[in-house]
Amino acid sequence: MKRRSFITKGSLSAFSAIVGAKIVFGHKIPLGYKPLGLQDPDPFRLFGKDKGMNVLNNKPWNIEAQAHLLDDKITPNKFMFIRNNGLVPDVIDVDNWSLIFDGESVQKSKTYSLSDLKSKFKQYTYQLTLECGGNGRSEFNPPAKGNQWTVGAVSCANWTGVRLRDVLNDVGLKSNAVYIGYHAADKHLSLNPEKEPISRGVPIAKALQNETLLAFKMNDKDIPLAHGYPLRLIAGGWPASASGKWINRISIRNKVHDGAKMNGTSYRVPCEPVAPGEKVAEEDMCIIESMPIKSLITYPKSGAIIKNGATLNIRGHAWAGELEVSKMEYSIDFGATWHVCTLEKPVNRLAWQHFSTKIGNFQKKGYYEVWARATDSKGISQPMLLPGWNPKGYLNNACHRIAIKVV
Ligand SMILES: Nc1nc2c(c(=O)[nH]1)N[C@H]1C(S)=C(S)[C@@H](COP(=O)(O)O)O[C@H]1N2
Ligand SMILES: [Mo]
Repeated sequence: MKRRSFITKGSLSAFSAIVGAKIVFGHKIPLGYKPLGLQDPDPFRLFGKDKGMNVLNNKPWNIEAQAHLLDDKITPNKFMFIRNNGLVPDVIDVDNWSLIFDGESVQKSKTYSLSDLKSKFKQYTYQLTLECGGNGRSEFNPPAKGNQWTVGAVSCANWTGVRLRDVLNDVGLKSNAVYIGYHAADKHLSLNPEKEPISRGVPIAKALQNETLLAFKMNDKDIPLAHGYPLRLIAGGWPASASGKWINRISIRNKVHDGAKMNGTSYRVPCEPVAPGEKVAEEDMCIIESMPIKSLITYPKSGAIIKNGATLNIRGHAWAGELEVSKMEYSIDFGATWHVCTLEKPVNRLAWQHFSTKIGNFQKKGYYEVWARATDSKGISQPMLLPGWNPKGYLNNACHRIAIKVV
């Protein structure tokens, strides 16, 4: 007689975390059965998100923050955007989760369990900025297809895990290794098991950076299901699509990884600027690497009203991909004149930096806009308005703007 199989301890604790209570007869849940509490169509409850988050799509789930919700120095789960290309895996067996290393350029294929990773390698925690390549897409004209992100597809949480570099050293790479590509447990929308929703990666040099992690904790807790539980690749400062969630395999490639969404117009921009709407040949498209300089005013909320003569405190964050932010400025006259803000150093490389200032120079009652502009360590500043058009609407790093009324 075949033994009835039940849900594993690991998946049970994940389920409990989602429903927010101990599942009393949890050990009796048949394997593959999805408790009703997990079929909850309310994404805020399902993913533990704040009600102020905006749902852009429910199949797959794509949810963004509003600027003022991102005010924390370390982004908590409830304000972290979700960008899924496929369906969140519904059965996660942490006890038997494994990470396989394979590919043309691996010396010998090797597999690690989660406990192998946690016990064999030193653990590190870094605060890392993850911004979707399509953040700001909604402003492009002609419009670009895809989720119409405004400004909220960015986060900077604490990630804890082991260095991918340490694990790659243990695995052993061939000298012709040029790229790594991740594979994950989420499902393609078509439910075709042959198809992966996304399988991207980074060049070996990025994979070997200190801050590139195989992470199992976010903000000191198990990574929330929507953000890649139980194991996630984190490559901060690059389009967040490089940071694979729910990863179970890493291929070490002797060429640029060619997984799903590595080709065509996906996460690529014209190598040279093009006119809006122009057709671009595939060979003239380049893979996005380090993200461009950008900033966000997180306080006050756009639309704030202040009394004439009062001082306005503003604050927010700025980030510059692989680089550091070296200067932060604001303007209240639509970019005619700029004033320097206080800017903090990053807590570690690839973490966003905080800025703040007091604005006391509103001279009359009326409508104003506060514009924020960051400059990176190479001297490159954010464009005031929309930068170069590209077919998929990536890399809009225009200055963030908030409206203020002085009454
Ligand atoms: N397996 C897997 N990893 C993935 C994705 C996905 O759909 N599946 N989306 C990617 C994209 S495009 C982005 S922007 C980030 C979003 O991370 P978050 O949902 O944790 O904010 O995850 C990346 N990693
Ligand atoms: Mo993304």
